[in-house]
Amino acid sequence: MKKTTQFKNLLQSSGLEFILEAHNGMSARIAEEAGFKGIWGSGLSLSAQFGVRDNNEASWTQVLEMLEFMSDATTIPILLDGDTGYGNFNNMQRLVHKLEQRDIAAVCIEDKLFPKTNSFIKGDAQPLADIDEFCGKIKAGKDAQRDDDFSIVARVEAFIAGWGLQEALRRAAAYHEAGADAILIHSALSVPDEVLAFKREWGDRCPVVIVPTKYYATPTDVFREHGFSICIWANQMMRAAIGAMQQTAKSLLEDENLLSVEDRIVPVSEVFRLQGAAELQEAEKRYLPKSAQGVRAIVLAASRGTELGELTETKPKAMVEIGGTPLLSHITTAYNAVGIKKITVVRGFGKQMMDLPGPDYVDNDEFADTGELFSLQTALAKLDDEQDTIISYGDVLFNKYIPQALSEEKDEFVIAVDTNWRESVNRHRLADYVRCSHPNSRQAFGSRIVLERIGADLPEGAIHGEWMGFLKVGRTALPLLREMLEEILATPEGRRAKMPVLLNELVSRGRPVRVIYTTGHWLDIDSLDDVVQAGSF
Ligand code: SPV
Ligand code: MG
Repeated sequence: MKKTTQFKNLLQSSGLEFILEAHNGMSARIAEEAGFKGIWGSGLSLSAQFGVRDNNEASWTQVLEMLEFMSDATTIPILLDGDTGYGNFNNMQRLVHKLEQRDIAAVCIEDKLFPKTNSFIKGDAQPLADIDEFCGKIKAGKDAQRDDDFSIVARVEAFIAGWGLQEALRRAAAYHEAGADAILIHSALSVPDEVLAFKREWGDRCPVVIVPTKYYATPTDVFREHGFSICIWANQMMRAAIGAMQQTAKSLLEDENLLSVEDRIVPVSEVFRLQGAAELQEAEKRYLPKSAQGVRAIVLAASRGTELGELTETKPKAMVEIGGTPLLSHITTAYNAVGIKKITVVRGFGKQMMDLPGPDYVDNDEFADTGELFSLQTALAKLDDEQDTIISYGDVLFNKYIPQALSEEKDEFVIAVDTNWRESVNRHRLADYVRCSHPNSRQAFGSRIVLERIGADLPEGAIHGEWMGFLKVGRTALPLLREMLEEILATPEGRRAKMPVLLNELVSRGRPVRVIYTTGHWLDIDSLDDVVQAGSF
């Protein structure tokens, strides 16, 4: 329902309704969340939160700016305390336009002179507006509104200024006649006598609104019984915030530590919740380019890597330094460079030495008797949310191009294959050679290439490339991956199996494993020679 209509309904409701002061987007949201059906955009509180006096020191456009935040943060109507309308009838018309543009439901104007002073500061010394001039302002406002349900509340300050009941009634009648949708009758007494006397005389000519700040001890049922329309709790949110801030500031200054205040203040997670951070995260999933956002990595680094001889006597391979920096650090840097921050490293051999800050660690303490798939399962067991995942090795150096390219592919399973495989063959290296649906060629450009088989034993004539050790698994395929690992790991050979076993199993189950061909951009550290060569990678 339109906010203007909601507010009109509050004014016309048969029971007493309540609206709560708010002075910025956050307090407005809190008011709505608490269950209030409307908000009072208090002039006192809005100026107070700016740190200025309630004397029109904040310009009306500054007030408008804040109202926009309040309106955007809420779905309930806001009644702006529009002071005297910030000028004459002409300013009032522009104000109404601007309020409607910002989805503010209603404005209340008071019959004082610009610049006004708060009613509780020497109220009886305050001059009132000329009745005819004020009626013209109401009429101009009503003529300016484009939404029929926009409301103008006329606030009678006759009691505040010490003029008594008859003047209050005379003014209210004139304002009602001029088109005001409701009367706000204000009083600075600590008892409700003035407003009750007014209401008895006024009857039900139009809805009457009250602000019981000073007669706060009056039981609310008294207002209900007298048939008031809306009761405004006009400044309590701002006053509560001031008290809490003063206490916190004092404690922090005296104690010089956060412990004394932490339990008394809301956690930052509550701030994020009120700001709607979760909604943005959802939107990011929908609207941001897929690339690497929302992708995580699992780095398999549990094995010792005996092929590096004394370098890995005590140190795990992933901690061997390449160009003065541990391999693992190069790996996390490359992932970070494409926005992949969530990295889970499976450690095993020499795990106490693998403690670089940044990644999360899970331990495969059975690393000596188990293989890569066991490590992978260990990592997945710790990751319960389903997110696109790149699985790679702790002994492979790579350019950020690789995770970037994998992230962009939408297939459930994607691997990166190096077409420069002859180099490995010439070096008699045992490598994970692959045969694909098409070799890398100009003809293949644009076709969807999938894996047919992976193995170190592929005959040379059948090889299309070398697997670089990267497998991307799409979020939706993770349940299948978990299920397959469960099955494979149920056998003794399965517990020692390496990643290619999984890839071949996917092929034999008819699950396409998408291949992206690339040349270079990576280096597998398998020998001391590789370590030396990697220094210039
Ligand atoms: C306000 O909240 O700014 C008001 C109400 O105008 S009062 O301060 O009671 O005058
Ligand atoms: Mg005010």
